[in-house]
Amino acid sequence: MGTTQSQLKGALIGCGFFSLNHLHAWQDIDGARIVALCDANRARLDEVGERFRIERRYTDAATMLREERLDFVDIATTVPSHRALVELAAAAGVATICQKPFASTLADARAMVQTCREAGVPLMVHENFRWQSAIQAVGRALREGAIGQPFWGRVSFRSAYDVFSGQPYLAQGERFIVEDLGIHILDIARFLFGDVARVSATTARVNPSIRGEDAATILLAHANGVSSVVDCSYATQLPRELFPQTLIEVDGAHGTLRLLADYQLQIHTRAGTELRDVAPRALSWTSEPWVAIQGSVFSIQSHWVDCLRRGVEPATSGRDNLRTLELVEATYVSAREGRSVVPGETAS
Ligand code: NAD
Ligand code: 89V
Repeated sequence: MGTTQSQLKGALIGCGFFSLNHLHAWQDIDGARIVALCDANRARLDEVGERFRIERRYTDAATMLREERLDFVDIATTVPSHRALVELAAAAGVATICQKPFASTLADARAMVQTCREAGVPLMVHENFRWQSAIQAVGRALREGAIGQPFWGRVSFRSAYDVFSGQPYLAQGERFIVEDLGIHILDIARFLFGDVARVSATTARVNPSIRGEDAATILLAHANGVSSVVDCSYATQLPRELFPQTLIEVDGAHGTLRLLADYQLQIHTRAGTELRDVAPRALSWTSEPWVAIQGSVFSIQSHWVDCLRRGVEPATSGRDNLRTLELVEATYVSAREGRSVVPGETAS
């Protein structure tokens, strides 16, 4: 498949479960083209290469970075490989996208941010949940002052959807929901209410056949005075499964905002109550129940192309993601030690 002069040339590393969404989205983005693929598993590499008609294939990322002339790499592997791959890309001087969770320790995350900064290489974490159409609509409404200054919020994700059959590794880790899903919900809370001064949390494991926690309740004291509750669960059996919807409540000085089921955004003030439909738009390759997430993949990757072209830092840069990872770490410390924690106080 050829590229035009104005298209950025990218390579994708990690052709697993979620990478198909990246690849479909790249096909829909005019400004970039994936010219090479890498996966350590030859059979998977060839299967995905054939499906997306990408001929240049590598089982080793270092070889690919030596042989290809790339504008960026898109790392869609799981967390254990992230640091080595980001450092390889930085050493090759190639701009880098890295899937979430960026790192399993703050030390690794900080090292990757520093390495890319020193190499002068743009770095974005694929933290896509805040890029969902409904979450963007909530952010816009708050910024426009629809309910006045917020003072309280709740960002909630409760489900019993079977994520383990598509992503078996999620059942095996010592950490589960906060590191995998809570990270998105904490990032949404930061996106809506700003950075956080203190974190208090409890976690629980309800499903006995997984290793990590599958429920968490997190109280965030934001630096600007907003209090928010982030709660997430993969052990919640509802009359109607809402996966992967995030529900949001915000109380402000002049009214209330609610992101209700089915992406209905309700804004209530003394002037009345308005209901807006902020549902994601289906694309040719999206499928239920993943449409909102798949749409956010298209949006974050479009944002990356726009930022690379304009030479500006992405909203979900590596540097920005350190603040979200600090909340993940603070949640685990708070739940373990039964105390409130200042994000970043632990450097593990
Ligand atoms: P997966 O295990 O299905 O796929 C990972 C692939 O990477 C595998 O094919 C593996 O062979 C390959 N790989 C691993 N290390 C490699 C290396 N060093 N070099 C080359 N190839 C290598 O995983 P997945 O379910 O696709 O998840 C990948 C990442 O995406 C995870 O970090 C996960 O948390 C994230 N994810 C994000 C979202 C989202 O909405 N942002 C959704 C699902 C998964
Ligand atoms: O978005 C994610 O990171 C996924 C899922 C939504 C299934 O938890 O792992």
